[in-house]
Formats: sequence, structure tokens, C-alpha cells
Amino acid sequence: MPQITLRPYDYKVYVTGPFQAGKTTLIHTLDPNAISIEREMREEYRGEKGTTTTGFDLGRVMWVRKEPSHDGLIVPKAEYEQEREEYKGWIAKEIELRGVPGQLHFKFVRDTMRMNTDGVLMVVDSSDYAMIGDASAILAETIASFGNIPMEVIANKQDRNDAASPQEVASWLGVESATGTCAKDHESAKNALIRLLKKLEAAQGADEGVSTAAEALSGDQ
Ligand SMILES: Nc1nc2c(ncn2[C@@H]2O[C@H](COP(=O)(O)OP(=O)(O)O)[C@@H](O)[C@H]2O)c(=O)[nH]1
Ligand SMILES: [Mg+2]
Repeated sequence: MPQITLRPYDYKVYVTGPFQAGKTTLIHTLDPNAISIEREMREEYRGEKGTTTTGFDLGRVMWVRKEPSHDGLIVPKAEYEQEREEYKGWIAKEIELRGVPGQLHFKFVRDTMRMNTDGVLMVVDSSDYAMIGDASAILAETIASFGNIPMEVIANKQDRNDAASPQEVASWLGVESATGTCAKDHESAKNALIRLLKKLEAAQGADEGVSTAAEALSGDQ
């Protein structure tokens, strides 16, 4: 009998950050089957008409571990489906990765996003100093709309020799720490996502007893 669940994933991760920071690259490195939509948007800024590109990405990956304490692997969902046998007995969590353009101008969109989000990856281009203002604004907005949600700041493009260190990026943004990545590299992208997932599990463990409807439904299968 097919299992009935209210949500088709275990965790939903919201990937945000300024334009060109590496959101789409990161999601495609983790899930080569991810879908991305790029769109030119007409925008009016101080009376000047212009266009900006906004993008939206959707990826699905599995976080598979032999033991809860292990870091485990991040496997594209499609690949996991084909190699299911190999992961028999492993803990498998499905992660939905949603790349969303930096600033969400509508309060109802932010509210909807927040209701369905378990964790946030905030991607910043460590080599683009001009972007710090944008990044700070997006960070402030993210904190304002998501509240005390697990978040990982990613200091991307560490492969470039003009990249600031993750510590520098963290101090510019006024956050405790940032994880350095090269979004094109699977190992690096995987490590950043797993850091967030571990924070997320720790946070959810803290309010144990509030099980999700999906867990309640699948519990007696
Ligand atoms: N050198 C380098 N380039 C990157 C990295 N991540 C993304 N890029 C490049 O930066 C540009 C913007 O990346 P994209 O993923 O489209 O950014 P988005 O606007 O945040 O989705 C593209 O040309 C990518 O190839 C990285 O880690 N290192
Ligand atoms: Mg993009």
C-alpha cells in the first residue's frame, strides 16, 4: 500500500542570498536533476525602468547515514531511487532545496515561505565586496521573517584568490561563523548542507514531542 504523507519531504531548506552568489550552482552540484527558472523582471527603481533577473531553483536530495551521529552522504533523489538496495538499513531523509531570489517584496510570500521552511542556507560571494550591503539586507530580512530558524551562512567562491576568508565574511555580516565553499565542488557543497542539517536536527530534537503530521501518519506502517 502506498504510504500517505502530508509533505513529500522530511526537511525543506530555503537557499537565499544576493544575485550571482552561487545559489543555482550549489543546488545543481547537489542535484544534477534540479530545475531552475530564470526570468527577466521589469523593475522600476527611482523612476528608472530596467530589468533584473530573478531565478528560482528546486532540487531534491537524500541525506543518508548509517548512524545518526555520522555525517553521511548527500545523494540526488533520482540516483537514490535507482540504488535503493545499497542504502538498505540506512537512515534516509528527503531534503527539498529551494533557491529563492534575495529580497521577497511581499509579506504574504515571506509568511508562506516561513511556514514551510525548516532551515536556511544563505549564500554569499566572498569575492564580491560590493555585495555586502545587499547581503546584509537579505540577512536582516531573513532573520526578521524566519525568526530563530537554523541557518548556515555560506562564504562561497573560496576557490578564487580574491575571496575573503569565511571568518571575514562572517564578521562583515555580523554572524558568529560562516562555512567556506566552492559551490561547484560536491564535497564542499555537501559539507555545508550537512552542517545545516545537523543544526536543524539538534533544534528539532530540542522540541521533541511535537511530531509532524507526516510522522504521525507513517508511524504505524
Ligand atoms: N569561481 C567560482 N564561481 C562560482 C562559484 N559558485 C558559482 N560561481 C559562478 O558564479 C556565477 C553565478 O552563479 P549562480 O549559481 O548562477 O548564482 P545565483 O544568482 O546565486 O543563482 C556563475 O557564473 C557561476 O558559475 C564558486 O564557488 N566559485
Ligand atoms: Mg540563480
